[in-house]
Amino acid sequence: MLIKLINPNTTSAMTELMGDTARTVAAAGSDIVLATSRSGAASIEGHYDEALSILGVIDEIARGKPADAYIIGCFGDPGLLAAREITASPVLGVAESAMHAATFVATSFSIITTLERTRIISERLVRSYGMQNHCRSVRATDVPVLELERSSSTADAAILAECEKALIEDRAQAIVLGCAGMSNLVERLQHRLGVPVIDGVAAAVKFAEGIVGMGLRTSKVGDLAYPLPKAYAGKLAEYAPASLKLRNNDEPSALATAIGS
Ligand code: 2AL
Repeated sequence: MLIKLINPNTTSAMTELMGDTARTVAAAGSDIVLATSRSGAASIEGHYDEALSILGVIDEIARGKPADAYIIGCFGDPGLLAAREITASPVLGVAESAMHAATFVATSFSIITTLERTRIISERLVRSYGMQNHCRSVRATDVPVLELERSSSTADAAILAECEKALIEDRAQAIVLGCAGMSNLVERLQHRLGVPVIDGVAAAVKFAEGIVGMGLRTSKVGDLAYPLPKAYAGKLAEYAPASLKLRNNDEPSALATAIGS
């Protein structure tokens, strides 16, 4: 099974970090292919960064060898529903995957994320995924995304401190890591905290394997149907659905077909 893990930001070191996590948890028959967005911001920390990252995600789904499943490796899940429109292969976001995984191992969780502005965006995601009954709090660490790359002890200490506050002050029973660049911290934090610590990259890989293994594909009835054919103007002319279709034959691989039948 081919799983394409797309980093919507343009920092390839972060893609490699996510890739290490994905390959560690992947089943023997899963092939993880990594892609770093070729357009957009070096890190995604706000609505503007996020909006402009979506075309890079679309490019990675529409071009190249079709995958059995795609993972959007950024905690904002940028372009998740748009991505689901342009392919029938399952597309998973790391934030939605992490939150769903948390509900299987605890009745409440807290999200520990990067900047205050990102915290507010994550709160909106909690509401949009209907996770208000499970999410006790979303806490910011004030650690910028690219600072995680440097793996400084101050960043690690700030993350640990917010996790502890979430468990003690907010009575969370599990921690969801609110940035794909934190995926290498799971083991250390879990050891220190003694509660489940969930990274969305790992969760998305395991859910992707399960969903493909069940033979499920994205519903093309309703709002996730392929985009309606129409002209797109200006800089976005090449993203007109008809042009995208030419670049994306969207055929499931032989393996996916075999599993699904
Ligand atoms: C992220 C993430 O996962 N990647 C990125 O560039 N920004 N999310 C975040 N909450 O800071």
